[in-house]
Amino acid sequence: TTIMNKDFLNELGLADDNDGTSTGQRGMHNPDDHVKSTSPVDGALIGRVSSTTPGQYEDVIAQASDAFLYWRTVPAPRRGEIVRQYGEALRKHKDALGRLVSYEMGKSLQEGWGEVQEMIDICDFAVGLSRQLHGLTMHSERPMHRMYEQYHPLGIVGVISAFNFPVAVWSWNAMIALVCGDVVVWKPSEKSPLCGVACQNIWAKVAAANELPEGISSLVNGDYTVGQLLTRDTRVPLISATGSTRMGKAVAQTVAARLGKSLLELGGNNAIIITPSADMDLVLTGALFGAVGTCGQRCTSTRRLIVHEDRYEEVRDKLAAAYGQLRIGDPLDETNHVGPLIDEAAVETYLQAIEGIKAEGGTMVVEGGKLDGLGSNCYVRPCIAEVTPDSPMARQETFAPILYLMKYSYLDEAIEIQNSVPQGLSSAIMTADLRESERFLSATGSDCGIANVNIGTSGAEIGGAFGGEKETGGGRESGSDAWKVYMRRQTSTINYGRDLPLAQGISFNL
Ligand code: UN1
Repeated sequence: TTIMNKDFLNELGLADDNDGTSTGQRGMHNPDDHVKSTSPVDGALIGRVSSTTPGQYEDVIAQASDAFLYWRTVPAPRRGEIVRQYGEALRKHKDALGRLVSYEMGKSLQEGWGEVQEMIDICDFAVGLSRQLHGLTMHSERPMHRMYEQYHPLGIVGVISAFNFPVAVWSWNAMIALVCGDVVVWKPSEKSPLCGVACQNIWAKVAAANELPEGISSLVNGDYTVGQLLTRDTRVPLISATGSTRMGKAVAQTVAARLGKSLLELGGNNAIIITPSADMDLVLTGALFGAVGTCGQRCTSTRRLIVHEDRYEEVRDKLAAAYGQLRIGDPLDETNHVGPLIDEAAVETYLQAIEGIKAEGGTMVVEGGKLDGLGSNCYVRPCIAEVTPDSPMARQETFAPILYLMKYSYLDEAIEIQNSVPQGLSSAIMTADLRESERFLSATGSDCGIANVNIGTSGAEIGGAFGGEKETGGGRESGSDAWKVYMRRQTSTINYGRDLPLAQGISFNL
């Protein structure tokens, strides 16, 4: 094994022991309780991040509340200017932050850099948005009245994010929330806490350079109990949570019980329908990257291929041959395509799923298994299984590189199979037939939040609203008009006449 140059840790201000609770808490380590960051790349302990105590949490919320009172008075385009500077700082640290993402969570370096690029792109989007937080004007039914709506900042936005996109998902939420005039409290995944500290360190510099309170965006760390402090807190009007459906159901119930708002990005079970007219080059690239990218740990990962019977053998054999070419290993080595899973528990889940496939009568087209001698116990072989459309295993989201192949005869049947799972995030059709693609995109087509034509299921651009239906949770974040969730809408009617006519034609005279 090569000795990796770890200068990127210094560049991002990461030490062996890190503050896990930002803003005014700097230098206040919690000596009793730490989140350890262990790299799945080489099994090394990268560093420790102190857990946030309930007392420290109170301080963070107090500072966030104070910061909000100021931040909401800063004009939105000025807030955009601060986000622009954050984007500039990200450009400067793109290489280092991409390496940290790759080293701490195990995705390929290309994808680590790509993730930072998504952050830079959402900053640019948010800067433009900061001058476009428009409401509508309506015609009043009463004479000499004007009616319009405006959007005001909401308050503290709690962001709970997952390990698989340890920096980008926070930025989609935070950069939009910041231009909207909100303040942010972020709890990153316990599996990638250093990514959170690195982003906070970059923010702290931008805030200091502009003489702004760091508490406009802050960090808390720890396990789900720290997340619960946020979800139960009536001072946090919006919780944006990304992770498993199980986690999302718990968050949704807790937030709903206090009538807070939640934005949920949960599991996916994404399929590509491959029709008779599909272009095989597009199929191979789209399916391969979708299934093995991030080692199958994207919520948008391609998990099912629903293939027309006339193309089935061809797709299966070409894909199997392509899997044979995959290079699996250290993700920081740019010649590798696939890195490790996040931890040994994920490997166990992956192995159990393969057992489950065999037990239900599925056959392996490309065998899976654990790979030894690659730096840690987290490397596995991406695999392909042939199953029937009613396979129980293929209805579950296993966060690992397992691709299910199934056959169809008619498009209606393919759409029905695609929609038959509990999740509803991303979907795609490969076709040159206009009738097929329009049918797939129609009200009777895909039931997912994302429906693509001649593109795979993963790698959505930041400009669109990102999210899905059913067990995916219904939230939309990132581009389009997703910003509206981060603000409170106010409808105002103004009477500039000398009479007070009542609406609905009611007369009320003494
Ligand atoms: C996720 O896996 O939680 O569409 C987000 C994609 C990425 C984002 C995935 N832009 O694959």
